[in-house]
Amino acid sequence: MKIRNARFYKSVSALNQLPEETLPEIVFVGRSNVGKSSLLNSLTGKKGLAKTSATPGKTQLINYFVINDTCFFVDLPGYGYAKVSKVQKHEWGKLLGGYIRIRDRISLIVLLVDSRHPEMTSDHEMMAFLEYYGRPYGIVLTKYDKLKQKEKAKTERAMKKYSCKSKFIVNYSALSGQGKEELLEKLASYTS
Ligand SMILES: Nc1nc2c(ncn2[C@@H]2O[C@H](COP(=O)(O)OP(=O)(O)OP(=O)(O)O)[C@@H](O)[C@H]2O)c(=O)[nH]1
Ligand SMILES: [Mg+2]
Repeated sequence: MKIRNARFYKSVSALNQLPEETLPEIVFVGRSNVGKSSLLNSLTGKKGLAKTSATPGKTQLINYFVINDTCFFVDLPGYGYAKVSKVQKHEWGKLLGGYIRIRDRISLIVLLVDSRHPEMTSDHEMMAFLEYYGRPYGIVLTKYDKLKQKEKAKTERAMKKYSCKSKFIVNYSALSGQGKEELLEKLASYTS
Protein backbone atom coordinates (compact mmCIF):
# COMPACT_ATOMS: atom_id res chain seq x y z
CA MET A 1 0.00 0.00 0.00
CA LYS A 2 0.98 3.60 -0.46
CA ILE A 3 0.23 6.00 2.37
CA ARG A 4 -1.01 9.19 0.75
CA ASN A 5 -2.20 10.82 3.92
CA ALA A 6 -2.15 10.11 7.61
CA ARG A 7 -3.64 12.19 10.38
CA PHE A 8 -4.20 11.91 14.08
CA TYR A 9 -7.86 11.21 14.77
CA LYS A 10 -8.30 10.86 18.51
CA SER A 11 -7.05 9.37 21.78
CA VAL A 12 -9.23 7.46 24.18
CA SER A 13 -8.54 6.22 27.70
CA ALA A 14 -11.46 3.85 28.19
CA LEU A 15 -13.27 1.15 26.24
CA ASN A 16 -16.55 3.07 26.34
CA GLN A 17 -15.05 5.92 24.29
CA LEU A 18 -14.10 3.97 21.17
CA PRO A 19 -14.91 5.63 17.83
CA GLU A 20 -18.09 4.49 16.12
CA GLU A 21 -16.62 4.70 12.62
CA THR A 22 -16.59 1.30 11.00
CA LEU A 23 -13.22 1.58 9.31
CA PRO A 24 -11.01 -1.53 9.38
CA GLU A 25 -8.24 -1.28 11.95
CA ILE A 26 -4.60 -2.32 11.90
CA VAL A 27 -3.56 -2.40 15.52
CA PHE A 28 0.02 -2.03 16.76
CA VAL A 29 0.94 -3.68 20.07
CA GLY A 30 4.17 -4.43 21.88
CA ARG A 31 6.20 -3.92 25.00
CA SER A 32 6.68 -0.44 26.29
CA ASN A 33 9.54 1.29 24.47
CA VAL A 34 9.70 -1.36 21.71
CA GLY A 35 9.29 1.35 19.07
CA LYS A 36 5.56 1.44 18.24
CA SER A 37 5.30 5.18 17.86
CA SER A 38 8.55 5.35 15.89
CA LEU A 39 7.24 2.64 13.56
CA LEU A 40 4.02 4.59 12.94
CA ASN A 41 5.97 7.75 12.15
CA SER A 42 8.31 5.85 9.88
CA LEU A 43 5.53 4.01 8.04
CA THR A 44 3.50 7.15 7.45
CA GLY A 45 6.53 9.31 6.74
CA LYS A 46 5.32 11.82 9.32
CA LYS A 47 7.86 12.42 12.03
CA GLY A 48 5.70 13.99 14.71
CA LEU A 49 2.52 11.97 14.11
CA ALA A 50 2.90 9.67 17.13
CA LYS A 51 4.80 10.86 20.18
CA THR A 52 8.04 8.96 20.76
CA SER A 53 10.14 8.94 23.89
CA ALA A 54 13.23 7.37 25.41
CA THR A 55 11.19 6.97 28.60
CA PRO A 56 9.03 3.84 28.47
CA GLY A 57 5.32 4.17 29.08
CA LYS A 58 4.76 7.26 26.95
CA THR A 59 1.69 5.96 25.16
CA GLN A 60 -0.94 5.27 27.82
CA LEU A 61 -3.91 5.84 25.61
CA ILE A 62 -5.44 4.22 22.57
CA ASN A 63 -4.42 6.52 19.71
CA TYR A 64 -6.20 6.47 16.37
CA PHE A 65 -4.72 7.62 13.08
CA VAL A 66 -6.74 7.76 9.86
CA ILE A 67 -4.80 6.41 6.90
CA ASN A 68 -5.81 7.38 3.35
CA ASP A 69 -9.32 8.06 4.72
CA THR A 70 -9.93 4.32 4.50
CA CYS A 71 -8.57 2.67 7.63
CA PHE A 72 -7.31 3.28 11.13
CA PHE A 73 -3.85 2.58 12.45
CA VAL A 74 -4.26 2.11 16.19
CA ASP A 75 -1.44 2.61 18.70
CA LEU A 76 -2.19 0.67 21.90
CA PRO A 77 -0.51 1.21 25.28
CA GLY A 78 2.70 -0.77 25.73
CA TYR A 79 2.86 -3.69 28.14
CA GLY A 80 5.62 -5.11 30.33
CA TYR A 81 6.84 -1.85 31.78
CA ALA A 82 8.11 -2.54 35.29
CA LYS A 83 8.28 0.95 36.74
CA VAL A 84 4.60 1.72 37.16
CA SER A 85 2.26 0.94 40.01
CA LYS A 86 0.31 -2.31 40.15
CA VAL A 87 -2.94 -0.40 39.82
CA GLN A 88 -1.73 1.38 36.71
CA LYS A 89 -0.46 -1.87 35.17
CA HIS A 90 -3.82 -3.43 35.83
CA GLU A 91 -5.62 -0.47 34.22
CA TRP A 92 -3.44 -0.56 31.08
CA GLY A 93 -3.76 -4.34 30.88
CA LYS A 94 -7.52 -4.08 30.98
CA LEU A 95 -7.52 -1.48 28.23
CA LEU A 96 -5.11 -3.40 26.00
CA GLY A 97 -6.52 -6.89 26.60
CA GLY A 98 -10.11 -5.67 26.51
CA TYR A 99 -9.53 -3.92 23.21
CA ILE A 100 -8.15 -7.02 21.55
CA ARG A 101 -11.01 -9.13 22.87
CA ILE A 102 -13.96 -6.91 22.02
CA ARG A 103 -13.04 -4.79 19.01
CA ASP A 104 -14.61 -6.60 16.09
CA ARG A 105 -13.25 -4.44 13.30
CA ILE A 106 -9.60 -5.33 13.88
CA SER A 107 -8.37 -6.69 10.57
CA LEU A 108 -4.79 -7.30 11.71
CA ILE A 109 -2.63 -6.97 14.78
CA VAL A 110 0.98 -6.01 14.25
CA LEU A 111 2.99 -7.32 17.17
CA LEU A 112 6.26 -5.47 17.66
CA VAL A 113 9.09 -7.43 19.23
CA ASP A 114 12.50 -5.95 20.05
CA SER A 115 14.85 -7.75 17.65
CA ARG A 116 17.51 -7.87 20.37
CA HIS A 117 15.21 -9.68 22.82
CA PRO A 118 13.07 -12.19 20.93
CA GLU A 119 12.50 -14.46 23.94
CA MET A 120 10.67 -12.15 26.34
CA THR A 121 7.97 -13.95 28.31
CA SER A 122 5.54 -11.05 27.97
CA ASP A 123 5.77 -11.18 24.17
CA HIS A 124 5.17 -14.90 24.14
CA GLU A 125 2.18 -14.42 26.42
CA MET A 126 0.83 -11.83 24.01
CA MET A 127 1.17 -14.26 21.09
CA ALA A 128 -0.67 -16.93 23.09
CA PHE A 129 -3.38 -14.38 23.91
CA LEU A 130 -3.81 -13.41 20.26
CA GLU A 131 -3.97 -17.04 19.22
CA TYR A 132 -6.49 -17.85 21.94
CA TYR A 133 -8.80 -15.12 20.65
CA GLY A 134 -8.19 -16.09 17.05
CA ARG A 135 -6.73 -12.72 16.10
CA PRO A 136 -4.61 -12.67 12.94
CA TYR A 137 -1.23 -11.15 13.64
CA GLY A 138 2.07 -10.37 12.01
CA ILE A 139 5.38 -9.75 13.75
CA VAL A 140 7.69 -6.80 13.26
CA LEU A 141 11.20 -7.07 14.75
CA THR A 142 12.09 -3.52 15.74
CA LYS A 143 15.43 -1.68 16.11
CA TYR A 144 17.02 -4.07 13.64
CA ASP A 145 19.80 -1.55 12.99
CA LYS A 146 21.10 -2.30 16.50
CA LEU A 147 21.78 -5.98 15.76
CA LYS A 148 25.19 -7.42 15.04
CA GLN A 149 25.46 -10.17 12.45
CA LYS A 150 25.62 -12.92 15.07
CA GLU A 151 22.55 -11.58 16.86
CA LYS A 152 20.62 -11.49 13.58
CA ALA A 153 21.13 -15.23 13.17
CA LYS A 154 20.13 -15.86 16.78
CA THR A 155 16.98 -13.78 16.48
CA GLU A 156 16.05 -15.51 13.25
CA ARG A 157 16.40 -18.90 14.93
CA ALA A 158 14.31 -17.79 17.89
CA MET A 159 11.51 -16.54 15.62
CA LYS A 160 11.36 -19.73 13.49
CA LYS A 161 8.80 -21.35 15.74
CA TYR A 162 6.37 -18.48 15.15
CA SER A 163 6.65 -18.37 11.43
CA CYS A 164 3.68 -20.68 10.88
CA LYS A 165 1.29 -18.82 13.19
CA SER A 166 2.30 -15.31 12.28
CA LYS A 167 1.17 -13.89 8.91
CA PHE A 168 4.61 -12.42 8.41
CA ILE A 169 7.85 -11.54 10.17
CA VAL A 170 9.47 -8.30 9.02
CA ASN A 171 12.85 -6.97 10.17
CA TYR A 172 12.42 -3.25 10.74
CA SER A 173 14.48 -0.18 11.45
CA ALA A 174 12.70 3.12 11.98
CA LEU A 175 16.14 4.70 11.83
CA SER A 176 17.12 3.53 8.35
CA GLY A 177 13.71 2.70 6.92
CA GLN A 178 14.67 -0.95 6.41
CA GLY A 179 11.56 -3.11 6.12
CA LYS A 180 9.21 -0.22 5.38
CA GLU A 181 8.25 -1.17 1.84
CA GLU A 182 7.99 -4.83 2.78
CA LEU A 183 5.69 -4.09 5.72
CA LEU A 184 3.48 -1.71 3.72
CA GLU A 185 3.06 -4.44 1.14
CA LYS A 186 2.04 -6.94 3.83
CA LEU A 187 -0.47 -4.49 5.34
CA ALA A 188 -2.15 -3.73 2.03
CA SER A 189 -4.58 -6.64 2.13
CA TYR A 190 -5.85 -5.68 5.59
CA THR A 191 -6.92 -2.13 4.84
CA SER A 192 -10.35 -2.82 3.36
N1 LIG B 1 18.12 2.61 16.83
C1 LIG B 1 16.79 2.58 16.80
N2 LIG B 1 16.08 3.17 17.79
C2 LIG B 1 14.73 3.12 17.75
C3 LIG B 1 14.04 2.47 16.67
N3 LIG B 1 12.71 2.56 16.91
C4 LIG B 1 12.58 3.24 18.07
N4 LIG B 1 13.77 3.57 18.60
C5 LIG B 1 14.01 4.31 19.86
O1 LIG B 1 13.40 3.61 20.95
C6 LIG B 1 12.81 4.50 21.88
C7 LIG B 1 11.34 4.19 22.08
O2 LIG B 1 10.65 4.44 20.88
P1 LIG B 1 9.07 4.71 20.85
O3 LIG B 1 8.69 4.72 19.40
O4 LIG B 1 8.71 5.91 21.65
O5 LIG B 1 8.52 3.39 21.56
P2 LIG B 1 7.02 3.01 21.98
O6 LIG B 1 6.87 1.54 21.80
O7 LIG B 1 6.04 3.88 21.29
O8 LIG B 1 7.08 3.34 23.54
P3 LIG B 1 5.85 3.59 24.54
O9 LIG B 1 4.85 4.44 23.85
O10 LIG B 1 6.52 4.26 25.69
O11 LIG B 1 5.32 2.26 24.91
C8 LIG B 1 13.08 5.91 21.34
O12 LIG B 1 14.22 6.42 21.98
C9 LIG B 1 13.32 5.68 19.86
O13 LIG B 1 14.15 6.65 19.28
C10 LIG B 1 14.84 1.88 15.62
O14 LIG B 1 14.35 1.28 14.66
N5 LIG B 1 16.19 1.96 15.74
MG1 LIG C 1 4.49 5.04 21.96
